[in-house]
Amino acid sequence: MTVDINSKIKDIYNTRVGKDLLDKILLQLGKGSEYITNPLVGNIKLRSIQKLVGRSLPDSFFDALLTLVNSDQLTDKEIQEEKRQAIAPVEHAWWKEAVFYQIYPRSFCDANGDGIGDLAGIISKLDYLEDLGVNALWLSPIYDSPMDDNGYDIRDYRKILTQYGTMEEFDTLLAEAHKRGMRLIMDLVVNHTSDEHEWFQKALTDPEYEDYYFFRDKPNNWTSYFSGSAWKQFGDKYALHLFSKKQMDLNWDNPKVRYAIYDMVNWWLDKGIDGFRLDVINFISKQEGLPDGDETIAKMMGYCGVERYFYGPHLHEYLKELRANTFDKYGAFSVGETPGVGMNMAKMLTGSQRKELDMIFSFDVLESPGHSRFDDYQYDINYFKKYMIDWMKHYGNNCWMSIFYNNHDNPRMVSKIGEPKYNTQIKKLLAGMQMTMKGTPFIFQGDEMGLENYQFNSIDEINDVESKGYYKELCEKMSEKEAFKIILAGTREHARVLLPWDGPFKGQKADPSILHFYRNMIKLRRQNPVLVYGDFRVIDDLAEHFVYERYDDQNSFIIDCNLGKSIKKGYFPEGYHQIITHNRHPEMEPYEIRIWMKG
Ligand code: TEU
Ligand code: CA
Repeated sequence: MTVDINSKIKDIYNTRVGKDLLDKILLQLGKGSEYITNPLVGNIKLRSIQKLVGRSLPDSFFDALLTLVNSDQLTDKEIQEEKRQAIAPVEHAWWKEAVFYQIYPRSFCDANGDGIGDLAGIISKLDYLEDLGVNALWLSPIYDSPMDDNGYDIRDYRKILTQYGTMEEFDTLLAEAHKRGMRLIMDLVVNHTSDEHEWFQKALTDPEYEDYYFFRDKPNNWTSYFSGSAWKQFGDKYALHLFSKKQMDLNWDNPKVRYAIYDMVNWWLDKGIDGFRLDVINFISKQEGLPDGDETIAKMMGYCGVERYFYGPHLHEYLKELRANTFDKYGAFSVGETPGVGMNMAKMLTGSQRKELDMIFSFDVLESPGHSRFDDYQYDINYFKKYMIDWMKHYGNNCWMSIFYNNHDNPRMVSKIGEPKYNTQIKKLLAGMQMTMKGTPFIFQGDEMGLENYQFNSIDEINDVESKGYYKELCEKMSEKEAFKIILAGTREHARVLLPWDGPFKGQKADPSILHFYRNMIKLRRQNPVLVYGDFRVIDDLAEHFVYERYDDQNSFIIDCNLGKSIKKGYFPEGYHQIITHNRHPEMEPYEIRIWMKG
């Protein structure tokens, strides 16, 4: 159903993209869905809102909303097919049974003592990873790069960064991982290349290559995720960069770009890798003409122009073409990194019948409603419960979730929850839920060691291009002390400190009890297919208490979680015995988790 300015709010909320967009706005504002679904608001026409709010919501806001909502029309046949697939039996796949471990090579393990992690370091830790029990590795970029954004600015897709090692070492790493029954996926960064990539260098002088990128005579009002305008001047032209000034957006509307990328992807797949994590892959299709972003949306989202590209007009078309020309030829796995995408958009990107991506990372789980990463606040773990219940119940059997708390772009979740007195329990609670929920767990390096945020003392200790840009921007309107406090709350650097392999490193040290707990939980998950493919049901989700079951016709696990500081009455299911956790006291301690197994 298409909507227009005369549609009611409830009509918009009844569309797939409309529901995702309005839910996103509610999340940013920290409001619940009843704010929209009540009959009073639901029956208001968009036009009336336009009249009501006048200039504070310009036409561009409504035009942006309606363009996006109407962009995703499924035919009745497609809707029927999706409904059928959503209740069909879950297809089995190695990437549904896997427990992934994300390696950020720059800070994982440094074998040659130059202070930078390297491939030899990773190879030296494969036995540790095998012993931990993970059986799939995601390598953040290891390609040749000027390292402006730590490798997410690729200069040569077919060369290994010198500081990380050689292609021979990569081939050894891949062979050694496969020898241990581990899959290995690489990071595919194709929304943009480094400005030092040969394509961009050629684009500056050779008209043949100019439309590999976005060159315009003058910039629009889009802003970069790393502060400032999203346009960099080259002579009398400007080139688009949604991220750093050295990360130039590729023009996916140019088939030469797309087929050059497919060629590179197949070159890596020919080496035997098992798939890719696709960096900001939902940004690759920009709206025709690169229209200005709406200022109201910019204020709400923190970046101007995002509505013009985060779910663009050719996104599905390009993903289908990419998959058909690459992954499907090798049976390779794909997980998309898709900032801003809600559940309905995710279903359009990952439904098995869609032939686009196998999985996505949806980031709406990482901040409590009304908060953004740089807010200094306590993450509400009950929001995590609510979010996960909603997705596990409604995502459908033809879609598959990723379950994660951390990655290289975020502070550590245990520190965001902010109850240091209970950190050990909280780390076990997080691990226990992650390994027993319905979806593929992605452990971020150091989670298993129980690492927390790092106490940086000054901006000089922070390497991250995003944090440095934001700090500079903040210092224009506040003191350096206040600016640094904000950076400390959300800097990606927390997740990028070299891991403390041989005892305390920079004040961070591994906690053997957490490692032991992760090892046991991973083993439990891998030995019990019901924790992968079993059904999910909530037994109790009242105030800060979360009891859920994973079950099939033979097996059942009941997981009892105290999501707060207050004592809860423990759940003692008939015919079950407690495993891994061993507290049979009638009352549960703060943030305690208990695992019960039937039989
Ligand atoms: O991150 C893109 C993304 O999700 C951003 O919103 C991200 O959270 C970043 O912190 C800006 O807010 C991917 C990579 O994971 C990130 O490391 C890169 O910096 C970025 O793309 C550009 O390649
Ligand atoms: Ca090194």
